[in-house]
Amino acid sequence: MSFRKGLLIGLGVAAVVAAAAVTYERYDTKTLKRTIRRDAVLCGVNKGLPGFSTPDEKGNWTGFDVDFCRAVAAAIFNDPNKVKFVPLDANERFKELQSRKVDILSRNSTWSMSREAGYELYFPAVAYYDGEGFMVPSSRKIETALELDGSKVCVQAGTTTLLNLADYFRANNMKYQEVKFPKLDEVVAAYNSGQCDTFSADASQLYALRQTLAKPGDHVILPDLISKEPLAPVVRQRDDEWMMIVKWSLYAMINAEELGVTSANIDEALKSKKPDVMRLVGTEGAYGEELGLSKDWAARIIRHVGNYGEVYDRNVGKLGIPRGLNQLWSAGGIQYAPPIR
Ligand SMILES: N[C@@H](CCC(=O)N[C@@H](CS)C(=O)NCC(=O)O)C(=O)O
Repeated sequence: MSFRKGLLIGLGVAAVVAAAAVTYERYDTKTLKRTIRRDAVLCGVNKGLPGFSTPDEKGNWTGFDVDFCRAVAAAIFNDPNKVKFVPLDANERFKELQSRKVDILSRNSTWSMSREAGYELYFPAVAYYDGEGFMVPSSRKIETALELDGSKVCVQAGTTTLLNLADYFRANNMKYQEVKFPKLDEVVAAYNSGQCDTFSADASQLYALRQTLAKPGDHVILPDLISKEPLAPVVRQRDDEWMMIVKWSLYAMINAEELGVTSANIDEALKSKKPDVMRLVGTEGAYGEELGLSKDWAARIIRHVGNYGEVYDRNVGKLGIPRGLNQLWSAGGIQYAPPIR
């Protein structure tokens, strides 16, 4: 073999080895293993959104998005406290998930095609069906979004909110001035100081933020929703084991509500002879084991965190937001979990 040919073969082999290493790095398939080793789920959350994720002065986190990570920890460890919460900004959240700073993003994130494709992420299932809305000072005497022509709208950068806003005003042939900031605190401060006369965000966030204003009663949330915001947990692509755990933890909570299994009656449910309850709580079949967990994975979630309705009522219900689309499909909403069987 000539020296030149040998060199080319050598370079070729090196390139294949390097490509394999890159592939290994990019396609992380060991999230469950690492989670078990570190003894905690790494959960990316909003740094402060009442009802969804807020820390108290001792650093204890509560909220709808927080409870979802606690549910995953309960499924894996039988302990909802084995979670490390990492507050993330809107802008960097997807990159931070991609670079493994967290293993689940549970932070009022809208499932969209470009986020899945562009960051190689996966939104396993919708936790909360939301839509973008507007809040205005009541003194403006505005009743619907179509009266917002000429408004100065405060909005956070790095969100779908910003994009939908542009579409909505253009589609309705209305003008607006965008007052945009990268941090939520800056957006709220601008609204409070009158730099803008309208606040746009997901409706759930408007309810949460209104509570934090000096005089909540002086602000109205308009009835119009201008977009679909399916808020969902997010994981990295190509770690199917982890994706399945996250997806089915949420579906277990929704199925539990549908079957009437709650944190209060889980012990009775474990004695139930109803086949679908038995499959849910693990007294029939080995569904949890197929996820790499134990048979009673869902019973652990329900015992420690509760079913979907319990989690909703405890966190979001107290903001005064009606269940609406987030009601179960059997009760007039669209929350629908595939069966465990
Ligand atoms: N669901 C939308 C909006 C999510 C979002 O980040 N909203 C802002 C505006 S309320 C927020 O939660 N900010 C909190 C923060 O960055 O600390 C998205 O995924 O882009």
